[in-house]
Amino acid sequence: MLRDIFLFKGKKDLEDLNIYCYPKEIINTNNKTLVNNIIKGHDQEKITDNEITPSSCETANHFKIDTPIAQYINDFNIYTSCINEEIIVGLIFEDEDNPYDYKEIFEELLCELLNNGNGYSFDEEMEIDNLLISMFIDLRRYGDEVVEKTPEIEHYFQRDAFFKVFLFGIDNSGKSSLVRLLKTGEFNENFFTPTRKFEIEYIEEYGGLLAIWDMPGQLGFRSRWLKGLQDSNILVYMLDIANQRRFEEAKKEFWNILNSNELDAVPLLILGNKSDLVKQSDAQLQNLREEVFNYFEFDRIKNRDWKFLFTSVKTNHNIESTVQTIFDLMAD
Ligand SMILES: Nc1nc2c(ncn2[C@@H]2O[C@H](COP(=O)(O)OP(=O)(O)OP(=O)(O)O)[C@@H](O)[C@H]2O)c(=O)[nH]1
Ligand SMILES: [Mg+2]
Repeated sequence: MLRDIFLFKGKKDLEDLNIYCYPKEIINTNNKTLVNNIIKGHDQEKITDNEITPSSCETANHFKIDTPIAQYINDFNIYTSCINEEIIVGLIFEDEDNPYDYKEIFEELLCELLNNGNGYSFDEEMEIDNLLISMFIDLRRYGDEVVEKTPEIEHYFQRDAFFKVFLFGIDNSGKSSLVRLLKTGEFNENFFTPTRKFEIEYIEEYGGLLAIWDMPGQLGFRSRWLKGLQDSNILVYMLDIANQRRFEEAKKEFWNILNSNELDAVPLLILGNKSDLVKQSDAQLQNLREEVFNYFEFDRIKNRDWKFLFTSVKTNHNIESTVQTIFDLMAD
């Protein structure tokens, strides 16, 4: 599985080198030997003319992208390509992975993203960030769906019953806890590691195989949610119902995604999680439901089927219904 992606800009002069990584700051300029070896390995491998120009990529003014090379340095399983002889884009895989499984997709993605005719610029930090994130997501998906495709997933692919669930919401609402509960049947109160990258879990349910994209909810990651939305079959928004102090923030992020126009008509399930913390009678829950609907202005949701459920991942409240409702909404 792909672990990280990095980019070195300005490889001629190590002093002026800029290093970008995603999702972890896995390499920095202090790792001089590692950085040097990556660059050196690349220079050594460089054969006279190993530029790739797939037919889809024959545009004027295109970036020169070298055939990627695999290197194993400092315990890192690294696969790098060089762009215009000055920028290195590298992938770091798990030890057991074979980088050559990713050769074509790596080349294609670089070509597609850089030579798409829109004048890609390596001067903009934002553009570099976006390049790395886009590539990371696509390569991970490729890894999950093609390279490491388990027989179970293959089976469902063939039956075409494979659904992408986009699970979003601000941090600490319980998204990863839900995924873990569905996967293992257990809730673990002591497990509260915030998610730091797009986690994709495959969960087999009676209605088919769900690929749940569990978004990292912390502030710094939210602007990236849009990148994960593509091809979703359903949106699931999770809200911590017991933390009203964060309702304003939660509402803002909810409408950001809903207003993005990326996924018109894709159904939506809203989960008011941690219902165990608002220990209330049915009548009181009904009141809370109305308050939440008013506060979040759910009546403004247009052009899509949607439902709301109170849940508790902790006490298993409405978890069965959550899965059932996901399939019901997708079937409509
Ligand atoms: N009481 C209660 N606690 C819950 C419930 N669901 C999750 N939690 C707790 O809430 C905390 C956050 O849960 P996570 O699943 O990590 O939250 P998350 O939404 O994935 O957070 P990010 O990854 O940062 O976006 C953990 O301490 C969980 O144990 C619930 O239904 N009830
Ligand atoms: Mg999480």
